[in-house]
Amino acid sequence: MTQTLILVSADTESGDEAKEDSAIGSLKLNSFDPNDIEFDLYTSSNPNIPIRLFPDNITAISSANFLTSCPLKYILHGYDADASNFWWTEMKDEYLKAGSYNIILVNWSKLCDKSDISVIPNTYIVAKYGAEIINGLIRAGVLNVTMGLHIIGHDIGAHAASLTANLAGSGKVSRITGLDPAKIVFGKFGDDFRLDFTDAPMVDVIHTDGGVTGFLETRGTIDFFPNGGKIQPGCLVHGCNHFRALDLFIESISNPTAFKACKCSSYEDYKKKKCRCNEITYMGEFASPTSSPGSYFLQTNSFPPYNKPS
Ligand SMILES: [Ca+2]
Repeated sequence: MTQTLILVSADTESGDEAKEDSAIGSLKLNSFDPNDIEFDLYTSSNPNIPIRLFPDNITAISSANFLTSCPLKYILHGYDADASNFWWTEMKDEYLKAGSYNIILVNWSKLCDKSDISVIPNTYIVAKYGAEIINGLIRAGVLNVTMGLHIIGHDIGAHAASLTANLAGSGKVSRITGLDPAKIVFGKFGDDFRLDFTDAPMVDVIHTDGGVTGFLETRGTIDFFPNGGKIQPGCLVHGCNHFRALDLFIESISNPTAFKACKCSSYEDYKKKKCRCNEITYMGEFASPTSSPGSYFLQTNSFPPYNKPS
């Protein structure tokens, strides 16, 4: 059966009728080979050799060595990236050094090798199969969502994270972390297709190339703007800014207080010390789910370690 996605513009009013009126086009879901998406599970028992998970094979999921009493970190890369990228392995390794986690790395590089409108249906496809994996793990009795189901996505992976959470169903995903969510292509579509604060109880976003590759506008329940969120120290090109969100998040996994951030109305006010900074939280893995919603600012170093004592 052919499926289509109705694309709706970003300034759509709420309500189905309004959405229908403002539909700006539809896209047929692309045909693809399901094996083009790889869902690989790692735990402390198998830190280097993954167990491949298949959406349509519950037996394989049940037999996987899943740590039922531990959280799940479900990680999505972005455009033009895949499992061979250094950050991917580094993030997984940092988690497994820091504690007991289930880590699923989703390699969907074959579906996101184009930075154009065709990536939107592909984002939906990886989310659809990801939601089947999540619900399969729940049905198999191995994933206990009360331990924490956290989806982390970089670039367009942040939007795939939001779709995964919505397709999995409410009450499953407790947190989404968007690492410089892609504005390219996704800037003009409505929040049904992209990350926003309604997609999970906690949506924390790190903006590092805001206004170009990524969003400068707030997207989450708490938004972090290191160095103002647009230009990162030590970076000369946008790609460096865009990937800095990953470096900062990875560093935070082993250093919970690395990135103390101050709630403020703007970076200019933050720099002029106009904010009292009586509302703080820590950017990265240890951002508090009870943080006051809003925008948080901090400064970082140009090179690792990036944490800069304030
Ligand atoms: Ca959304």
